[in-house]
Amino acid sequence: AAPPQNRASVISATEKVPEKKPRDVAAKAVATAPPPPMQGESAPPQVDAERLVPRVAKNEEGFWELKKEFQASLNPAEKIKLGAEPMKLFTEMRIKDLAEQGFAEVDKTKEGKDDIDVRLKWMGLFHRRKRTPGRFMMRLKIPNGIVTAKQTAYLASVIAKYGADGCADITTRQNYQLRGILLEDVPEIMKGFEEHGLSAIQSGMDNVRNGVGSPLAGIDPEEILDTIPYNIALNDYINNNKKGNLDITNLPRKWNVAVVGTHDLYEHPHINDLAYMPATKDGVLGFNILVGGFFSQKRCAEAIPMDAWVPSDDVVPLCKAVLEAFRDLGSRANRQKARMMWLIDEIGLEAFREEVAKRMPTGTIPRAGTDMVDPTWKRRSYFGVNKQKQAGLNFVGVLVPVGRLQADDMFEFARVAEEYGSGELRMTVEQNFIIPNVPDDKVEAFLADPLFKKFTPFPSNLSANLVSCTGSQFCGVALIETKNRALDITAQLEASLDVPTPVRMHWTGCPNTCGQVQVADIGFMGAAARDENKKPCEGVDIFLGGRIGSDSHLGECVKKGVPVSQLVPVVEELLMTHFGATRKAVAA
Ligand code: SRM
Ligand code: SF4
Repeated sequence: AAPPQNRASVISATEKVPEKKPRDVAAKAVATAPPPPMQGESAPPQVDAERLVPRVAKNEEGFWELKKEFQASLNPAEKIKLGAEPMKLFTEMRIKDLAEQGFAEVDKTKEGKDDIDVRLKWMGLFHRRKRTPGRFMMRLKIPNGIVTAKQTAYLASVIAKYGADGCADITTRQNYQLRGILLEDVPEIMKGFEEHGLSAIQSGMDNVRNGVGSPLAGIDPEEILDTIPYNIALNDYINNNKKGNLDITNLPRKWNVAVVGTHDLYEHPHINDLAYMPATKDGVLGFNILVGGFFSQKRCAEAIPMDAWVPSDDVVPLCKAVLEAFRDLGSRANRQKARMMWLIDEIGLEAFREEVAKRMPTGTIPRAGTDMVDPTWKRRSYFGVNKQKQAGLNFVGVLVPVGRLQADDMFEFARVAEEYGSGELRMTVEQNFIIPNVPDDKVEAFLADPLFKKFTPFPSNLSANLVSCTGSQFCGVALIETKNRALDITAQLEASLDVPTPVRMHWTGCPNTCGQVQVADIGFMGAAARDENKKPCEGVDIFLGGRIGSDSHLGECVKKGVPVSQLVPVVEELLMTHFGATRKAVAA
């Protein structure tokens, strides 16, 4: 295995990186910091009682609808939701009618277009109208990023049918997305999902996203706790055991959750709307709660401590209470101000805490306990062959360049997981695979398998940490192409420089920052730029100084509008100045 790395120290050792300063939240989320001073348990929150009146109510069919008095100024997505309940595509199987009518027919009317472009996202179906009209991306939910070889092979068979139009991605929330899907095939795919224990419902729009956990859960000799049971329990609640949870399908906005199980903080707690941090209270195992982390075009905020602790048995009730407080009270006017942190800001952290406590089964939540995360921990690399906590077994981290997979690749990963491991695969938020449970006596054969010529377990310092969002190949809001460009530019940098330390480079095609440039050592965000002839061209804003782990800190933009054609020398300079890179000797 590669030696342990301390990526935080890589950048903090340099001077030119932006000063560490909290962004637009008063309290900075340091996972292990003691909770900030709060008002006493009984202090009444200073919020107008009217503001705390729930804005939604359950209708006769069991769906949560905006009350009439709150329907005055709504963003367009809220209007579409009011127009027709998106979840009925699933609960009443309206999807079957759409599939029977066929894409062209459905697409003729405004209602049909709204189904295609918006409502189907409740079922994880994202129509790619701008880039591949008529074809859908299908986003699954893979709690904790753990899949079986059989599930992977099945998903491979789905995209294989679409030839060059089909492929898959591992996402930045350790999840699968499939591409090339045709509307007409969806009922059949859903049948296959059911047979394979898979689901795509409630994975898009105003729903909870894939629950992130430790990719080493249950196999890591150094772990604090195994996050898998928690993420499975959360997911079972969130989609009601794949039957759809009508209580939380009309949130004001998307919502992210993570459960932390390692000192390494592989789970990125600071950028989730809700994060569970392992903590004890009076000797009982449980979690301290962080809330409100999110990225968006207008604002990026790190999660803040809610000064709350739940025993491990209350993970689901707490999630339910937070989601219901958000559902009931969140603003639905300006979509750019609808994420949960805006609600926390508006009513104040203590009032938000009260609203969550009110919705707990006991009506209260204990104050924060003692954090179990070691703040001095050096984040470990998961690449290569690593000993598991189970004697005689190993997990192997393998690079999947920018998370892109073709059907054949997936069949092959399924094969090696069965042949050398236990038939399990794990995905990481850096868009890679970990194959667990490889016995000592199979490691050599595993490493010699031809698949690992294409997908190396021993990546270089730059490619090991390369992350990229979808970009303009499929994403309609992208300002630039990302995945291929990230690979191409990284290859050029590796050809010209020796880079002595891992550098985490992230690419994202637009300010939505799905590729999380703010957590990267160096981040590239798609932006408008002008070339040397002043002509508009694809460019990037460059971010520096993102830190992950206990010393988490969001990176900041240091250079704007750099044309991608001029990027290589600019990044070479950054790598040499901040990360100790040196130019390779030119062969005589
Ligand atoms: Fe994202 C929207 C892709 C992780 C912030 N995201 C989109 C859409 C659906 C836009 C669209 O309709 O085309 C993208 C689909 C493109 C496609 O065809 O794949 C998209 N987001 C992705 C993925 C696939 C990026 C990747 O290549 O890995 C990730 C899927 C995760 C998953 O499995 O569910 C993905 N998106 C993220 C993250 C990272 C994270 O969660 O850690 C963020 C920032 C964190 C956050 O949300 O707080 C993120 N995506 C957004 C936003 C901005 C949210 C906001 O509050 O404004 C949008 C736009 C929106 O929701 O309106 C967005
Ligand atoms: Fe699309 Fe922008 Fe997200 Fe990239 S960051 S996937 S371009 S929405």
